[in-house]
Amino acid sequence: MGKNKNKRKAGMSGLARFVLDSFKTDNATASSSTEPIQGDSGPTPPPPKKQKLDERSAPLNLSEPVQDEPEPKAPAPQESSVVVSVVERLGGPRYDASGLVSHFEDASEVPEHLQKYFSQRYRLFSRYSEAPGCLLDDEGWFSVTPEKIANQIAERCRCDTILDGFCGVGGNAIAFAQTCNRVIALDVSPTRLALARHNAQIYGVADRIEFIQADYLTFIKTRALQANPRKIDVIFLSPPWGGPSYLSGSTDDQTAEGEHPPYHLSSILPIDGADLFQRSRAITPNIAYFLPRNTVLSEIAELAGEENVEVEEEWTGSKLKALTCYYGGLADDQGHLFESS
Ligand code: MGP
Repeated sequence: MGKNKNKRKAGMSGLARFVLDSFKTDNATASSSTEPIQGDSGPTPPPPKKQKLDERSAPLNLSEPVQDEPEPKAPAPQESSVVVSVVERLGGPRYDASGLVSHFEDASEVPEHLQKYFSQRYRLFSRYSEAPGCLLDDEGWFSVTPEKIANQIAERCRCDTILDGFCGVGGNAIAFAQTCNRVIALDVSPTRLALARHNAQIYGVADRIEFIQADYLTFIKTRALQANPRKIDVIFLSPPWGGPSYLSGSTDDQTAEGEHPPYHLSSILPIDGADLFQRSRAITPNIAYFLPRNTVLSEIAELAGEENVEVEEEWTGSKLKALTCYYGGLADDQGHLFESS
């Protein structure tokens, strides 16, 4: 896998431009005016580290939670020269979406419904306060993947080209830009896409991500019509779960006191999560699926059919946040699927 030296079209494109540009295998390439942060890597994923779930009824061997840790504090301010050098290498003015949404620095500025997320801001983005400051809209606040978890997922998804189908404000795309050669980041919301690009610039990786305003389902449908679509090695699916109330369950399932009701894939948006998965598998077997911690495990296993799926618990400190489910060549003992895809 060679490094790509071509210059991509910067900025967001409309769907039409994206369809024209992004499926070209020869010249639709990411710019690489900065060196990859972790160097070039082959398409083989690193050895899986977590437990596999290879039978539908098998009990889940849960991975070890990360060490308990205190809430991160504001990091020391970064040298402004870092930012300046990124600007210079991009060869143009910095992309800055400040003003699209508020950047909060003090809890007194934060609306009540966002307070709990604001208190975790440095877990979400360790560079949250680095000028001009990371930006999140409401949906970004409650759905962005905490940075350490995003980095862990990105390590597992190391490949040439990854598609982040629901990039939101960019937490995962920023992490993927550090382990993958090319990141295609989609979001249906132009605002969130602008925020993702803004945040990626703070991390110095915006030029390694292709930001595309598109509905994921339209994207994959359109791609299926292409004669020679660009190869996508891995798809990361982190779709909307139905808002912060996802823990209250999606059906009338009975639960023991104190337990969250089970979450069913049918509650995923914009379509049933099983359908979303199967449509994605038409592009690549290698899927990382970010799901609620209360998702019904048999439904996760069923998606894999005869294959294995690995389910990784994502902890921050002593708190289980979510599950990442690795399918195809991303799962233990299935590297051959990755290479043949
Ligand atoms: P949470 O349970 O809403 O937060 O989300 P928290 O802080 O664990 O709440 P508490 O009251 O239980 O303490 C946990 C994690 O799930 C978040 O950090 C996000 O990464 C992820 N997440 C939450 N939502 C509502 C979504 C969503 O709709 N889509 C996706 N992809 N991720 C989400």
